[in-house]
Amino acid sequence: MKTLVLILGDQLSRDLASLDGFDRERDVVLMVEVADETTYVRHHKQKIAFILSAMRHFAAELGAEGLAVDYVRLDDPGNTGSFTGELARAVARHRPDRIVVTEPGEWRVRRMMDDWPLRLDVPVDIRDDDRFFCSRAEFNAWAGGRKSYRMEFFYREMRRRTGLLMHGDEPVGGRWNFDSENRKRLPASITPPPRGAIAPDAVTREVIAMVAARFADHFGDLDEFGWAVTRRDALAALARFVTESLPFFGDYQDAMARREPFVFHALLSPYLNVGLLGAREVCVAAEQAFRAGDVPLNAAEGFIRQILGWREYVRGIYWLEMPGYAQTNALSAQRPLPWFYWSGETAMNCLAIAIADTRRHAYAHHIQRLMVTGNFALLAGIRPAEIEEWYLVVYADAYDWVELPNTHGMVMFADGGLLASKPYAASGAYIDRMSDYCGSCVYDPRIKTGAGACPFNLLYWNFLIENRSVLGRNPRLAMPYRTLDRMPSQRTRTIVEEARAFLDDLGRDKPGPQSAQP
Ligand code: FAD
Ligand code: DLZ
Ligand code: SF4
Repeated sequence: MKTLVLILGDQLSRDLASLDGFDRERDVVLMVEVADETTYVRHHKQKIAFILSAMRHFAAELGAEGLAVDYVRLDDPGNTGSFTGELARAVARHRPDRIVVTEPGEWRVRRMMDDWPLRLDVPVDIRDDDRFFCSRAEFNAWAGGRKSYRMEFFYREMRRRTGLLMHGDEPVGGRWNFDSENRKRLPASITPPPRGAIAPDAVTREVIAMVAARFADHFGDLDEFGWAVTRRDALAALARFVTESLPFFGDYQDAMARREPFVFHALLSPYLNVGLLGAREVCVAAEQAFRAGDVPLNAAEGFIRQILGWREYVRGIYWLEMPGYAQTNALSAQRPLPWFYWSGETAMNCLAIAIADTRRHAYAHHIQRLMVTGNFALLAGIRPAEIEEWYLVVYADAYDWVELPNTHGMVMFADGGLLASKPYAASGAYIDRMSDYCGSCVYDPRIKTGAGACPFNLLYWNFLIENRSVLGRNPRLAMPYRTLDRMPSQRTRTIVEEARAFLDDLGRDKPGPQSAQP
């Protein structure tokens, strides 16, 4: 039986389920660069360059191994621009008895696949993506019957199941979670290691030139492209991270610094998400470094929790709750996304820095995403779909299955608390405590209202006031609501007036994001 194996751009793993049983004498791998995928949102230029270059390298590696690979480039004549169109052309070329594909990471593409057997008149075998610790069926069984889900319980279950950082039935060190030790500010005396950017080879340079010409009006710079595009280089990045950064990852996990966009973070998410690295090997590398005495427990646990816990948890929720998940708007947030999310032109220094980092690197670390750009979107009541699209566009690691739950659930609380028990809302004091951003800002985090007041302060209390009907009975917000209730009414009136004036001014002077993303 001749098989056509379709491998998508985020399935670049040699041990992919769809390659099981591949017959080198008969079968063909199909990989396609298609306009629909490069523009279903207007991805950051580096994201497109990263994926296309990684696809080309992966195809060349399979070819060198002796597999027949049919590779369609974006500018090949006759390219129809869609997965379905390219499959139809490939079916005509190869006349397979069946198509085999690993389930995609996005609901959008999964729906597309339902049409394929009829449209292409060939049976389609869609295989489970077994690159995750927890299958969709296992997650559904864990979630069954619960009204809301909590990452911490899921994570403990995953630790038990995998044995990672376990000592028999007990967590190593006697605690499941060392988060309380992972909240240090970065002192001036500590300099994180340099990024270790990979110099683009000839293939990547060709892709970068094509992206610069064809996607010139997409957001983002290409100048500092430094991503690995092969498994070999991704493995080297993992090894470097474990040696140089992981020992400090825990302590400074939440720290933000003006001149250090990466702090001690891994920069491994693009590789994990396209399959150049596997989740298990990354967690095992961290555990081994801990067991060898090279890395403290708070670092190893904090890091493994992000992958074994958060990454698996958000994927489980995505598939469990889609497609309805994306439609909810529990806080009825309706404000359009301000133009400065694209231009970076804002006097709020924390936002200007996070957006500038994003433009330069297609990267910002978790706390910048959650507590700066995310926190602002939450407090300002930005329409969930607009801020979700922004996150999907701007990061090299962004795919709907991981971006949507993080934004819709964790940042925007648009799911009403399904994913997280409370919104991650914070005033300027949090950003000041965890960063060096405020010192060079025109606003002052210590000023609560009036001239120079940090907008996050105004917006924070205004957010609690405006959303009292939904959030007022949340036990995890009892303290701030008590503080609010003790405020003199004149003060709360001033906060609301000043917050509204600030919000009314947002984006007045700039065109909306639809017109062009610079
Ligand atoms: P590190 O901080 O070094 O963490 C190590 C690894 O843990 C990451 O590589 C990643 O695979 C995993 N991880 C950490 N936090 C999360 C999380 N909350 N959810 C899932 N995996 C996690 N991550 C993506 O991979 N793609 C996205 O599209 C994405 N969108 C996000 C949107 C918002 C609003 C927020 C708040 C977070 C988002 N994240 C996303 C999660 C997280 O911010 C990134 O995974 C992380 O910043 C990647 O950088 P790193 O590899 O240096 O991570
Ligand atoms: C993100 C992306 C881009 C920009 N381009 C392609 C492409 O040309 N061909 C391809 O196979 N995949 C691409 N991808 C990744 C897909 O969007 C991804 O595989 C689906 O969204 C399923 O997760
Ligand atoms: Fe951001 Fe406020 Fe600090 Fe300025 S003062 S950097 S707006 S938190």
